[in-house]
Amino acid sequence: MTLKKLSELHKLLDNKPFKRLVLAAAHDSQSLGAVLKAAADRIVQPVLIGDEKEIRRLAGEANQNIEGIKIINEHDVEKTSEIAVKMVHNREADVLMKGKVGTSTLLKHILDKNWGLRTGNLLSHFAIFEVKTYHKLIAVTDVAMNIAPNLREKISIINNSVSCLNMLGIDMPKVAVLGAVEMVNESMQATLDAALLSKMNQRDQIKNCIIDGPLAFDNAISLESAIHKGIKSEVAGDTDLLLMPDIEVGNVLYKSLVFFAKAKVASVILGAAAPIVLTSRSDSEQAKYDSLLLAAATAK
Ligand code: COD
Repeated sequence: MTLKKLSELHKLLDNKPFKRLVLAAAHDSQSLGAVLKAAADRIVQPVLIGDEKEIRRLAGEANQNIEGIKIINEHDVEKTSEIAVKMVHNREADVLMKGKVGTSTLLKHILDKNWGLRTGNLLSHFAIFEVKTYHKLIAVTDVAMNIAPNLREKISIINNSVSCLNMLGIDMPKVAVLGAVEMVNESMQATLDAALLSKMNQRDQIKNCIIDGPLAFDNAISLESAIHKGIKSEVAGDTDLLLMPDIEVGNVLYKSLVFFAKAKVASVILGAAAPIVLTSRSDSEQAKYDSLLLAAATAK
């Protein structure tokens, strides 16, 4: 089954046993709302770590049932992250989710050498969007974890994303490596990396996808624009995955899609011992719920 809309994410979990999820700093209305909805839908069995009184107040305020759900009362936000990460490390949970805690605080624990969630792979952020003006779902990476990935890191980011897209039913995803222009310019590192990644893909050094680049954003998503510029490309206008040159470009695109284009989004950190839901404060409860489904679907 190829996923066409984010509202179909639940189909990936149908008839599968529920996943154990741990929410760090659970006293956050939107993360808590998303988790309790997923618990009511029998998709996850959560453990909530945070200020218990506040968690109960927020659940009551939203009329959500919290009966039978395990809560670990912990007021220190830093400690909630440590306990949550250790639970995943010890295989007591299948999915980690961020609540009211800073991204860097949680990432620090995730990357802890002794009890973090490292696997030897690069961890990377993967976001998948439903945009009204595009003919299929489109993924964007990395907009939130790797700041300025080098060539080697970009290969890992592509591999992480391709595995996730395969799981979403896209067998041979088309990957556009973005630059400001579609010609190689020796002064623009993104275009040099893009050309190398494309050649490595042609030589089967990066498998299970079709890579082309450099492509500017317009040729990546619009065939008309590519034809207009005389670009012949299997990827142009039909991209499944946009590889960002760095976190700034990625983050601005992510937020432009959400705020200007009103796109729907689900996102997850891949490459760790377990999937991690690391949505930002500005993400809606629906985006957190969809991200949770995506993470649960990728969990072993
Ligand atoms: N995957 C695996 N291991 C990693 C990764 C990764 N993506 N990043 C760092 N590591 C390992 C390194 O190999 C090293 O052993 C250790 O972690 C520390 O590495 P540093 O010193 O390069 O990294 P830090 O601790 O300075 O920073 C790592 C962060 C992930 C915190 C940093 O890259 C970061 O701040 N990213 C942006 C996070 C963010 O603010 N996102 C919000 C956007 S909404």
